[in-house]
This record gives sequence, C-alpha cells and structure tokens, in this order.
Amino acid sequence: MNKYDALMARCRTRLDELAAQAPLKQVSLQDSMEAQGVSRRDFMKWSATTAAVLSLPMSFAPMVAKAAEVANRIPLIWLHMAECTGCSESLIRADTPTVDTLIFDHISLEYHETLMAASGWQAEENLEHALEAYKGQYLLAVEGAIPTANNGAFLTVGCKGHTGMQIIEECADGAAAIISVGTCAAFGGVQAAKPNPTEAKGVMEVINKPVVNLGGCPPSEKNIVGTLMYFIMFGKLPPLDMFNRPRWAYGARVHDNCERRGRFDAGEFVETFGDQGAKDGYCLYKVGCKGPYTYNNCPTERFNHHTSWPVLAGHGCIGCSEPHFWDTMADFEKPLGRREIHSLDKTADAIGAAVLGVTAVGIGAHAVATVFTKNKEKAEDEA
Ligand code: FSX
Ligand code: SF4
Ligand code: F3S
Repeated sequence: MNKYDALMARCRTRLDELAAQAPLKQVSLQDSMEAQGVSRRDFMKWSATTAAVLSLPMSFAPMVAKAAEVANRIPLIWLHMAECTGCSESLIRADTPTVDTLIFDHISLEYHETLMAASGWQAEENLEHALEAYKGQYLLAVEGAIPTANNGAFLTVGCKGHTGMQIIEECADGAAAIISVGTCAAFGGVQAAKPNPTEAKGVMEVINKPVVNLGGCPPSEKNIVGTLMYFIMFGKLPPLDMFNRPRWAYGARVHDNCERRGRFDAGEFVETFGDQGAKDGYCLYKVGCKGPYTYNNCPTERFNHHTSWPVLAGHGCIGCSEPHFWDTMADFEKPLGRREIHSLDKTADAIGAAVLGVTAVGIGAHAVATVFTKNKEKAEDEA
C-alpha cells in the first residue's frame, strides 16, 4: 500500500469511528450553513481548498467535508494564558461567517474564556467536568505564554486563583493532543521578550508532552482550522518542522511565495516608506522585511478571508511566527544585515544580495536545520 492509500485508509477508519459516536453537540453543520447563507457549493470549495492547504491530494477533499460534519464529536478545551486574544480574534473576526468560523461553532467547544456564556464558578465547573468526562479524548488549544517566575504567580485565572502553570499541567494531562495557538503559546512571544521579568515560556517548555506549535502573532485562521481538521481526519498530529510547526503551513519562507519576490530579484527596493517604490509595490527588504528569515504561509493563505497580509498592506514581515522574533528580528524597519549566507535558493538570493551590495541576505541556522531535517527524512523515506 502506498503512503497516500495508507493515509486514506486511516482517515476513513477514523471518520467512520467518529460518525458512529453520539454527537456531543446537537447541531447540524448543514443547518448552520443554510442559516448563514453558505451554499453546498461553497462548502465543497472550502473542502478542496482545505485539502490543498494541508498539502493533501484532491482525493481528500470529500474526507475534509466529512470531517467537518463530524467535528461535533470532538471536545475542545481552549485556554487563555498571557496574551492579547488576537489568536481567537484571527479565527472569529469575520463580517460574514465562513466555513472556518462555522466549524468553530460546530465543534464541541467545552471551555473558551472569551466565547463561553458561563462565568465565575459555573465556568470553572464546566472546565472540571470536561476534563473528567472527556479524559484522554479532548483536544487542548492554548493561547498565550505561561509566566513561570515566582511559581507562576504572575498569572492566575478564575475564582480559585490557580496559576497558569497549574492549569496547563492539569489540562495537558488528559489531552489527546495539544495545540499551541500563536507564537506566545508556542515560544513565549512578546511576553518572553528580554528581559522577560515573568519568565514567560511556551507550553512545550512547561509540560512533558508533544505540542503542535502554530507560530504567528496571530496565526491565520487557515492554520488554526487546518490543524483542527487534520486532527479530526487522522487522530494524530501532522508532520512537524524542527520547531514543532506543521510542515504544510510552515514549510516555506514568506520570501519564497511573496508577490514582491520578482522585485527583490530585480533589485527594486522601497528606500523609505511612502516613496515611489512603495507606491509601485517594490520589495520591502531595505525597510526591514524579515520574509527571508521567516517560515509561514501568509503570502498564499493571507488573513481576514484571504483579503491581505502584512507585505500586501505595505509593511515588511516582522518574523512573527519565529521563536523569539521580538528579540531576534528587531529593528523591524531595518534589515538585519548580520546573517551568514545560507540559502535554499542561493542564486536568487545572491542576485538580490549583489544588487543590494550587502554581505548578508541569506537565511539563518533555522533554514539550514530545516534542509537538514528534510534530507534526513528523505534518507529515512528511502531507507
Ligand atoms: Fe500571542 Fe494570541 Fe500574538 Fe495575541 O493570544 S501570538 S500576543 S496575536 O493573541 O497569543
Ligand atoms: Fe517579499 Fe519581503 Fe522577500 Fe521582499 S524581502 S520579496 S517584501 S518577503
Ligand atoms: Fe507574521 Fe510575517 Fe506573516 S509578520 S503574519 S509571519 S508576513
């Protein structure tokens, strides 16, 4: 059986099992789509797009549709730690609902501090009940960093005054899978920027279980929903890069798929914001774009219903999906100009570097390590 046949067989079995379970939430995706004016055709288009985003062949599109329909069998617990809630906003902010936002309504969201109706003791009770009732089955999504200084006292949540550290440990214990949503939960984010007085950390640094990291401050709704869909379809975590980010989302640099890449290669750069080059859509490298050092699918998937992304809006990428970007990518409006030249596509970078007259436009150790990981996997696949 080849790799895709095996994946398809696993997906079918998993979805049949889920379909046979009683829904945790008595809602029909069909009804919510009808109520919100989302047609069956839109839904099938969304399924095909989601399969493509997940780097799956088109034959998986009907499986994505089926997975969406059985999402109400999956209990989801969503925690907020030290953060700005931009990650939830990225997902739910929509003037018209999309299938992505409807999935979020459809899944059995057992606990989410900003979206649930309950508050106070009732909310805590709901969480305790969900941890108990769905032990070993629930998906845990965490948004925000965990302050660890002073035994975690910089963050307490709820009427019992439990620290973020205590809550994470308790909730991670019975989780079937854990997703760190956003750079804060993944790597500490802005909260962990130097001098990091609260000793904020990413989830994977405070618990001893595998975590999927969705870098981005915030990550796009496609990367959040895509990861949920992958878990529903396969019951396991997707293939990950060296920072535990799904490879289907973080496998390429922003620079690789940027619509201004031709400008970079031609040596056409914005010199100052607002100049003629800026008006003509020139490359933003010289005004600080960190796209050459950043792994994310922003240029292809964009944000807000595929409306825009930072570079299209006229500012360079600030590297928000990378660990410690706040410290390592600043100044955000100046080139780094201090990296060694290690390039996946050396020729194109070399042209840009030659035109720029700088010695360092390459990419850092991370990319080299990614190439190494890929080669290693290739060797393993061939073995
Ligand atoms: Fe962090 Fe998400 Fe940035 Fe904000 O919560 S990744 S600060 S967009 O909201 O955690
Ligand atoms: Fe796009 Fe930035 Fe790369 Fe220029 S440097 S091509 S703006 S990602
Ligand atoms: Fe962040 Fe850069 Fe994308 S700043 S949103 S990774 S373009």
